[in-house]
Amino acid sequence: MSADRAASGPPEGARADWTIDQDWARYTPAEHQVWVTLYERQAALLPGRACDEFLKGLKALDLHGQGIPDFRELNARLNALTGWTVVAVPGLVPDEVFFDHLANRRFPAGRFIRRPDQLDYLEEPDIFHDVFGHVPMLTDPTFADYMTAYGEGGLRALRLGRLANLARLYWYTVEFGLLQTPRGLRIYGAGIVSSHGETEFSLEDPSPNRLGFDLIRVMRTPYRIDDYQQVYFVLPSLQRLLDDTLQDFAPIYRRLEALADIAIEAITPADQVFTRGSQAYAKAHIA
Ligand code: HBI
Ligand code: FE
Repeated sequence: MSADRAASGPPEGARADWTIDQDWARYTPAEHQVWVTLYERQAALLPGRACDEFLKGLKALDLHGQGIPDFRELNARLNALTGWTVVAVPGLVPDEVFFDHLANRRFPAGRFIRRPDQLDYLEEPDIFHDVFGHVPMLTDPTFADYMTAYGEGGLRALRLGRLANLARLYWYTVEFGLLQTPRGLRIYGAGIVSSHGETEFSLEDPSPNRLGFDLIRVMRTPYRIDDYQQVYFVLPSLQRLLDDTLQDFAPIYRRLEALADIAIEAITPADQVFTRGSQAYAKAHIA
């Protein structure tokens, strides 16, 4: 998130913490229909691909395909489960604002929904990505605590000038993480579960590498924001993610100063390899 935007403060109509009212009554039938279309596509694809925690959360929140959820109803359910709430924001918010919300168990979600001609790609997170993608995992107590720890860690990383490293952890877990289960690899990352194309690509395509999760390894790996990932990291359990994140990152940041980044497509001798990808997709799509 750029500093100029952070310096300029919240846009008109937003509160000091960048939140706005959801104004649920203002969504048009066409906007609700976009939600329904996206919901139905993903609901058909996710059984057997999304992890149990995600599917259970989706059900517990009663996020069915009838239209854009009303945060008042969503929050009543979510808050009772893990103490989290969803707050509406106009779009991307400055890093410090974002982390402060997470540290206080508030998840900032875009209020707008993509247009019908943008079903597969958009630059800023909309309500489908944020609510369908992120909120089901916030019903899981372990993941809910991880997100809080991440927000606290984000505020510390900002002070230490280490946000670039910590942002990679978010990217490769919260957005694009895979989970190892007794029945095979499953997705939990919001960027995947909210994407029709990447749901299949992340699990089934021969192109990307799929490597065991290692905190420092992840923080040394750049990512791409413009296309499917070239590498996914596989967690052995959600508990591992929480445990790793509860440690003090200051010594880790000091170690990272002496360690170079790892090329996005590289596999190192220390990596636990689930899939050695062909990288065919990435090679065919180099701009
Ligand atoms: N704002 N609304 C919103 N959503 C995000 O995911 C987000 C953000 N601001 C900053 C930010 N993410 C990054 O700091 C994290 O992805 C690390
Ligand atoms: Fe996201």
